[in-house]
Amino acid sequence: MALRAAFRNRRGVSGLLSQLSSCSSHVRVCVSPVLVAQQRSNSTSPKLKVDFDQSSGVAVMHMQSPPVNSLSLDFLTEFCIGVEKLEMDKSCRGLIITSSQPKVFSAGLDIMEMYGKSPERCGEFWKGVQEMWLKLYNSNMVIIAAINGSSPAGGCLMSLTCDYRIMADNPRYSIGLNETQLGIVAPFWFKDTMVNTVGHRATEIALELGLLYSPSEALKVGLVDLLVPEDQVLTTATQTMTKWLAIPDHARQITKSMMRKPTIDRLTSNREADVQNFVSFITKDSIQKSLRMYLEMLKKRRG
Ligand code: CO8
Repeated sequence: MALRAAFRNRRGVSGLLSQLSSCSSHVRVCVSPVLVAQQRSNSTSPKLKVDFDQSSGVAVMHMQSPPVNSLSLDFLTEFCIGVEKLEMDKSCRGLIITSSQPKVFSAGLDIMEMYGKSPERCGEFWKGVQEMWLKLYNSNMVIIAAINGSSPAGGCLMSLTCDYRIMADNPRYSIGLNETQLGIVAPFWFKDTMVNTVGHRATEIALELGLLYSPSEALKVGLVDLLVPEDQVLTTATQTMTKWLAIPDHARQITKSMMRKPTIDRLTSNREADVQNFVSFITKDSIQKSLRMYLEMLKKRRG
């Protein structure tokens, strides 16, 4: 509800939201003609650029939130609205997510949203993170991550929600759930998403050590599906999408849902408790101290 209030305040889309709340992502038939008409034009919001090609039914979402596409509440709000709009458009069958920022796909959750903030604000933020995961992991669309830069923590989570991951073969980039390196703990649904992708043992090692993998290591462990030269990430994603869209939607969607539903149900039946856990954890003095040290380390590394 809080995220919806945020949407309303920022974008003035209360009409849209009442439709969103009455439509599960698996029910596309409740879209009004007016809404569909709006969705068909390409759109640019400050933090996202969405190009929708109606002839192929594929949208490309470019994250463009400088400097590093960190996932702030503002970003998450725009992102969720963007995905939901595409989800509700029956003519959109595939989504490619990529970055317009050089060298970075997404730096993960915006650390400043977790540092020195009130418990209320932390709760709002966490609902936004949950909402992003639910929208992506539960989507009826084929979603491909075109990972054209580093993708730590929440950026890796975003990639993991996709059906297929294509990464730039550049050894300077890294991807992984590195939360323990910040002195924080990846929540159970981050862990579940990783387990569903690379298996239990690989996840256990990766999460305990907060591993950030190079592209070739990520390919080896199964964290990404394909490496290509940097300038071919998007074209390869587009070609791969054609293959996925050749499968009848209903059969693919039911299969996807069968694979993912138990994981999704675990969060949806524990959403409020998960928010409370996050808030009480992140506002602890010791955790705030770890975050401050990590932020200082980031600054020093830069200097
Ligand atoms: N949030 C906020 N600001 C960030 C973040 C971030 N995640 N990452 C980088 N920045 C800032 C930097 O501080 C820097 O700011 P400034 O210009 O003011 O000095 C600016 O962005 C640019 O950063 P860099 O100079 O480091 O940029 P590079 O291109 O050299 O490197 C990287 C890009 C690789 C993305 C690098 O910035 C990096 O490693 N960032 C940290 C990434 C990270 O560790 N993210 C983890 C976030 S936590 C998360 O996503 C899950 C949390 C789950 C919570 C569970 C609790 C219960």
